[in-house]
Amino acid sequence: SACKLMAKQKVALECLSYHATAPTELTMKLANDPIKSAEEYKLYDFKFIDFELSEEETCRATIRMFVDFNLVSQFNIPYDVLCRWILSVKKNYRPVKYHNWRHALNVAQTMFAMMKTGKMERFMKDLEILGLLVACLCHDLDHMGTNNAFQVKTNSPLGILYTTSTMEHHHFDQCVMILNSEGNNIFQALSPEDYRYVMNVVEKAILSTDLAMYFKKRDKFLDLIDNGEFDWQSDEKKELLCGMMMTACDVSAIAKPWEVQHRIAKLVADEFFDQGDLEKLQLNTQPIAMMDRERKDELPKMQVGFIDVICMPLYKVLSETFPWISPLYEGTMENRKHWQDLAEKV
Ligand code: 5BB
Ligand code: ZN
Repeated sequence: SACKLMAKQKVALECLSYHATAPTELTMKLANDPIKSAEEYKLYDFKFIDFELSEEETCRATIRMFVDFNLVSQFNIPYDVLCRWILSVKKNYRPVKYHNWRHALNVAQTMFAMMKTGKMERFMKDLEILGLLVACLCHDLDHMGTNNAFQVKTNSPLGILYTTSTMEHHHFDQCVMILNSEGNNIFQALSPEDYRYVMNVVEKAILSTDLAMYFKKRDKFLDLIDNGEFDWQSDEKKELLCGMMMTACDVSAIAKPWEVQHRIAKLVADEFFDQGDLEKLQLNTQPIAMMDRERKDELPKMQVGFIDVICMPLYKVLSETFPWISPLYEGTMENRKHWQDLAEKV
């Protein structure tokens, strides 16, 4: 429609002014840096934290994941292109409190740990591993710290362009845009067939990070398990499994050691509160409890709800099917105790 066309044009213009790829000097410096081992970066560990890593080290840890999945050699990714692409992806995350580059890195690292330590690699083709790693790193690109409902409520160009999974469509668009920028296409050596396949994996995986999609996926997944399903090779089942894995990685901050989880929950809350402030100011409306600064005492109770409704059932069904990922379940249950204790104190 004419309205959507206008919105698309606006989004394109706004993005053009913001979007930039990595400069050559930075790319060349990264390409010449020595890369530490996966063990040294603690990439195999479900307790991985990014806090102590410098900006440059976050890039080097990302390279290590591509190398140790054998993706660089398997898909003939030129090393300078990989470096430039990682720097461009990092650059296209905004400095918001939670949905920033470090969140993307953490999500990718959980995927690495689920594949390696969680032994899920054997259920995946190399092309699917490539697609999932790229999806994790790109899944929140250009996040503005506001959710889908906000885009629609404020009639932002994005909210007009995509009325459902608004931000997720935008994250995928940004991902495509970076890949199509000169010297940034890590898929450049793929055959047209493989190219189409991996882009489909990336698209489905990014779109499945909309929590609204998760509930439908979980019900389907539970049905399959109840019917004794252990073969994940068909396209439909593979997509379902990948979607569940993406959500498991996206919310994995909930499974970190308590001090880390506590700190990250504060960042999530602060980003929600900033949106709440915008709603009060721009829309003159009262934000929901989760986004209302005045109701921050309710945070522990909300985290218990988040665990009970989303995280715990997800990690439970996944760890029953793939037992080696159970640290995610156990970490979550441990944090539930802490949030419950705090909730009772209020
Ligand atoms: C989640 C689904 N939402 C549509 C309504 C609220 N719920 S919730 O009640 O489970 C909830 C989750 C309430 C408060 C929360 O955080 C308060 C700090 C959370 C929560 N969400 N807590 C977390 O630690 C994390 Br991690 C998350 C995930 C945040 C990303 C959600 C992005 C959705 C984008 C559409
Ligand atoms: Zn995310």
